[in-house]
Amino acid sequence: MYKILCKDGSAKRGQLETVHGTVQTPVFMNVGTVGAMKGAVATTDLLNLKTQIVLSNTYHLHVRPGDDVVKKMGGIRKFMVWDNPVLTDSGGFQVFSLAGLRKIKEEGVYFHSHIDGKKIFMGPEESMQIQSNIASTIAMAFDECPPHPATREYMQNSVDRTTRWLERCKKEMARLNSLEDTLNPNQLLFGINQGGTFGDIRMEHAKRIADMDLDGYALGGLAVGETHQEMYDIIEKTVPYLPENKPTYLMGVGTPANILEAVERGVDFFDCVYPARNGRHGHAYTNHGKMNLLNAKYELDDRPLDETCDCPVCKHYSRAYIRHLLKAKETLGLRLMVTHNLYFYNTMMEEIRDAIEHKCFKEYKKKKLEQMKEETK
Ligand code: PRF
Ligand code: ZN
Repeated sequence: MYKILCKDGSAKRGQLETVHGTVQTPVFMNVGTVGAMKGAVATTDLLNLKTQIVLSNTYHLHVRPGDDVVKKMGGIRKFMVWDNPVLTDSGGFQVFSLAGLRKIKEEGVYFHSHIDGKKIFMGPEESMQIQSNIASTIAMAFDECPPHPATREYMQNSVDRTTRWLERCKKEMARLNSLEDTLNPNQLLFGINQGGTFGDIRMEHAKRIADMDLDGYALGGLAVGETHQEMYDIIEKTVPYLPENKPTYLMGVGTPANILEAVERGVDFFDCVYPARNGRHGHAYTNHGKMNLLNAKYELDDRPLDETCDCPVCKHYSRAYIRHLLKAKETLGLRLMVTHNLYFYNTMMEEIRDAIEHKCFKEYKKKKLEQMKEETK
């Protein structure tokens, strides 16, 4: 059950109650694609990083270890030791971005596993069955994330098929949730809006799926090569056609600036690999801009990554030491970087929620963006 606690302009401060716990929004979901955070951050560590919800992947867990294994182990939350909500992406996007040769048909997608090349078929029913076995809190509908750019004709056909797939997802989810041996009979279903940068296709699609009474609505097919401004314009045009009393989710986005712009336009949920990926590459997010720890100027710097940060890493470790670990390719270096970056993102979301509550989101956004532009000394 989702409810809006308060609004500041179009920015929403919401709350999603689930059988696995309550999520305060706007929220950043920490990405654990195969049931693990990158950078060797344990699920037990996440509790100290203000993490509310973890995102995992249908496709990855299906090919390894197999969703049957996850089900036998009591579902993904028990398996990976995470007592809070989990959202699973449907596999559609990963099939399109990872798998080699693939064929899209009305019934679903035929492709090859990126692990062993084995032929796999996944359609809406299969995706729902796998997500039901994984027993996530929130399942995503099976969609096509069309390439950018795409022709108008391709886009319209793709979106129409994604709508038909959504109807099948909804029916299959209802069936699965009513089965006796289902691990999470209260699994929620979020639909996904598509349409690329065609504003009218987006709006028409949003109207059609808004009527389907889903538990939440995502904006897919963004951050796939269009400009940031194009993405913001699409969010602004589309969100008003999605039900306001349901959570909205901008998939795979993004930078702190992207998140601030999207929150301002009414988005609740986010996920992105940036904090983990940038951390692994030696980039730390700080309140004074992004810093590259590999830079020689940090060789003898005994300050924490960010002097304003309360994370477990900044409490103890110096820039010089972390730089040394990264240079020596020690796993601990990656872990400390990713830990700090996740804490930075989760703390920003906390500040965002606080700012909306205090009706000063615009001022907060301006200040945060200015801070992040500063060069780190
Ligand atoms: N669809 C799904 N997952 C996604 C996307 C999408 O369009 C994106 C696009 N940025 C990221 N993850 N199912
Ligand atoms: Zn820190």
